[in-house]
Amino acid sequence: MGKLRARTIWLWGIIAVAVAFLMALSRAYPASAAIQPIYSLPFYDSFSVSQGFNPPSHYGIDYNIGAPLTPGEAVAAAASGIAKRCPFDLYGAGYYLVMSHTNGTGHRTRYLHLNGEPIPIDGANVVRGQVIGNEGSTGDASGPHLHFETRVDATTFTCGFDGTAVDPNLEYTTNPPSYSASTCYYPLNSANAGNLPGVFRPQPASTTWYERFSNSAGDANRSVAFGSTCDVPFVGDWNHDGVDTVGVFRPYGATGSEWYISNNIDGSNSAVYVFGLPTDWPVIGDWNGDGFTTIGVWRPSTATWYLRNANNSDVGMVTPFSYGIPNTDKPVVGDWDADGDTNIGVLRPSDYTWWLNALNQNGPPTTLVFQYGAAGDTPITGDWNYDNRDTIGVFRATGLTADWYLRNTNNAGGQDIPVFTFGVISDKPVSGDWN
Ligand SMILES: [Ca+2]
Ligand SMILES: [Ca+2]
Ligand SMILES: [Ca+2]
Ligand SMILES: [Ca+2]
Ligand SMILES: [Zn+2]
Repeated sequence: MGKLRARTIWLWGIIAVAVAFLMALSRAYPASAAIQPIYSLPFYDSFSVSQGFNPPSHYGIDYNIGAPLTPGEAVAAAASGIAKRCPFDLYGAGYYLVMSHTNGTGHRTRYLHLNGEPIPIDGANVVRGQVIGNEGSTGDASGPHLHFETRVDATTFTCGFDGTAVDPNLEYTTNPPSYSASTCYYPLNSANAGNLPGVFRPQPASTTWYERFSNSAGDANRSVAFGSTCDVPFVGDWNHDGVDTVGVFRPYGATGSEWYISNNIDGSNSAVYVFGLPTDWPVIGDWNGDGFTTIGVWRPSTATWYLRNANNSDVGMVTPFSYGIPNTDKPVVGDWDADGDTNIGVLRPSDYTWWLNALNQNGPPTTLVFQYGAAGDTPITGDWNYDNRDTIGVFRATGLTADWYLRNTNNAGGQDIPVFTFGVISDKPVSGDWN
């Protein structure tokens, strides 16, 4: 009896010491700090803050992303984790996503007022920097912005206010997120025909175009800040003054699939139009030969061409037609017959054959079927030798350098212009009459 009692006291003593030790440990190393996720800003572009962290009136930070091209810019996961896609909340969060980070440690991030359904499916594993949606103003929002919250010590993972909100500025450990081409979930290019090389470089907070005034290696002759990280670049002469200027297609813009077009060489005063679907490929040309370049799309699911003759409406639109293999070919454009209007074509990636069609309608090409380029090349077209005929080329970024292979006739053969390097391999190539 006495022996048992002594052993019980001894056991209780051990437990008391252990509890005290664990309590001290939990004070010194609370769960939320033990494994801190690596948080970056939840977007790529420049920003301003319209409302700061100020509980209990405001449990997050309101960011206005990007300038001057707002709204609708990409929102990215602040850290790797699991996505919870939440039901639309008309009077509060609007379209929103919640994420759980560093499994089991109670870290959460919340992304509110997205312009549409979040991109990750419920339960998806999302990596830091991956685009999860676009800035919007859904729910209780007075204008387009991202309301972003970081939370700790959450014991549940729901669409509600799990855990304690902490100031996101105290949680960021890297800034901004690292960008890679795979960050954007719509790795589209565009098709337009110019005559000089240019590249669109999607850099966080400073997406920039670099334009070169000759088809040769060298520094850019002009740089233009225009567009946001996940935009698709294109160029055209929108006002028929003989100079091509920049534009971008934003597949998931705040108001739909948006086209931003500037008539100025510095990219200022852009107009915005809504046209097409997020999965469409932008195709740009002067379809009616009146000197004004206009927008269009090639729809991969049906290989249908929807070509506008005015940027702001469907009036006078080319009757839609199909050309190419759905979900396989890539659209290309150019004035193949040198008669002043832009024609269509496709590049078939399986064997790098070009199928050019000067009729802008459904039907087989006559003679313009040939092979040029290699797997991984990006097609690029233009009038490289100023004879009014657009011809083929490829931007090859499969090695260490970004090289241009340009040909002056539309048939098989080698490049006519000495191969030159311009841009870097992560750039998106365009061609334009810059000057
Ligand atoms: Ca112009
Ligand atoms: Ca036109
Ligand atoms: Ca033509
Ligand atoms: Ca030419
Ligand atoms: Zn807010």
